[in-house]
Amino acid sequence: MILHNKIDAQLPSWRNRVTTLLKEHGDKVAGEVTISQIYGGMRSVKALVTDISFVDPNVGIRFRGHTLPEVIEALPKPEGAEMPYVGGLYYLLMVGEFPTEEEALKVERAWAKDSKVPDHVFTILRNMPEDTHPMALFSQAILAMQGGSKFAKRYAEGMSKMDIWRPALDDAMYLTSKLGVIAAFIYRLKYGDKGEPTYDPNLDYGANFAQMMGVKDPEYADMARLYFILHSDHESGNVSAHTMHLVGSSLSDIYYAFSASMNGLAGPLHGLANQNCLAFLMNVQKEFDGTPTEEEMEKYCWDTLNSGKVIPGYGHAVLRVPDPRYTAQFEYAKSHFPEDKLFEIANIMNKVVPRVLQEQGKAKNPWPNVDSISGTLQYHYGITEFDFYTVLFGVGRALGVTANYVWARALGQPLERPKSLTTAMLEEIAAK
Ligand code: HAX
Repeated sequence: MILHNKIDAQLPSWRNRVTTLLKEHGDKVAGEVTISQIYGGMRSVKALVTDISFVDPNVGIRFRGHTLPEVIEALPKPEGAEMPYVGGLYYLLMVGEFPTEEEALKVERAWAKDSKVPDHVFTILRNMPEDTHPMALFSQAILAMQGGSKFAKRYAEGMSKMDIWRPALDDAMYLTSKLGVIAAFIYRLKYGDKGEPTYDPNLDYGANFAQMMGVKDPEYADMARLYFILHSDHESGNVSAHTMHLVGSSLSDIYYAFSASMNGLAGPLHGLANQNCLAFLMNVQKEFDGTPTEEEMEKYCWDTLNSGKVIPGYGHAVLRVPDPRYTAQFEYAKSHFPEDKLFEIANIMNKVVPRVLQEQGKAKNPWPNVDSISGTLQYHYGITEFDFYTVLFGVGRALGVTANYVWARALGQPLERPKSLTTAMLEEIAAK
């Protein structure tokens, strides 16, 4: 497959680069860690490496060195579409180069070929209690496919460590090819006709997702492409990416690792923020029977903060500017449905919240993040069941974390095992 060939060709020079760096400079200090960082969720500790994406606090995400607007501009697009092939983005993340249209289509075709979801996965999901959260269903569906892992089989057979990335990449392709189908099935099972979606090999990943979800508006295919691309990767330290890396470092296969990653994404301080954000907007709409004035919104935000709650969709552990993933969605909404009522409220929030958070003086970043508006866009196209939104995030996030998983195996990254200290030891360090 094209991704195998491309990675194969790059590997000797990558391995040489890493070996040389380690051999000649392995003991150079790359960063320090303070007691506040140890107690503070390891914020900003430089302890991970990835070449797939980088979050510049003052610019935002760069995929393989390129900003989000550059990526959207440069990737090939289906005829008549505004947004690129998702397969093209996967190629960029895996290979580090922009694909030609034919190369992007090779990934798209490979996905179409492998898109059939094993029957037992649907059976398991159907048998789950009705009140199971869509993210729990998503995580279970992923884990239910573990038996098909080529990586686990080849590892058990004793495959060389140098080659283990190949079946890891097979698993990555096999898994990602099915995630759109599984997500659409969960949506239909919980909120729709309970039918099994069918992947159309003549359509790309985005258009397929739109048709499997049953969204009639043809614009939704572009919306899906944009959504999956911009949620794909955000370097290695966020909870979903780091969980994937940690679990994968024990040589658990991609199904175990990605299922764990999704359990982390399901937390309200991470991926679940998008559903909380839409709930917040809808509460505002209900409270003010429509769009509030800026003054009303300001009071509402202060009431939220004073009751000890966070304002969802604002703030970020790394970013110190408005999230470019927010900006891309904002621009999309502004050009496609500026009159949308929720978009109007989201706009007022965007004018008011940064001011309020700055005045409160706690949040290091008062600007909107990716989750601030993503639900508004889905809602506009009729995906109104916001419990489901984190599953959409998960389908996108798979692209980045599986690319990282494959490269971690290709470069032989070892078991992750940081050292812990006791509070008494930290007190002793502090006393010195
Ligand atoms: N509303 C209210 N308070 C906020 C805030 C917000 N949106 N953002 C930060 N703060 C508060 C923090 O709770 C913290 O308060 P305490 O000192 O009382 O604990 C203080 O400001 C300092 O926090 P920080 O250093 O600026 O931010 P963190 O790195 O600790 O946390 C979060 C980053 C994203 C978790 C945080 O900004 C937050 O809770 N935001 C709202 C939830 C949200 O939008 N999450 C999605 C983030 C994007 C993402 O990962 N998506 O998957």
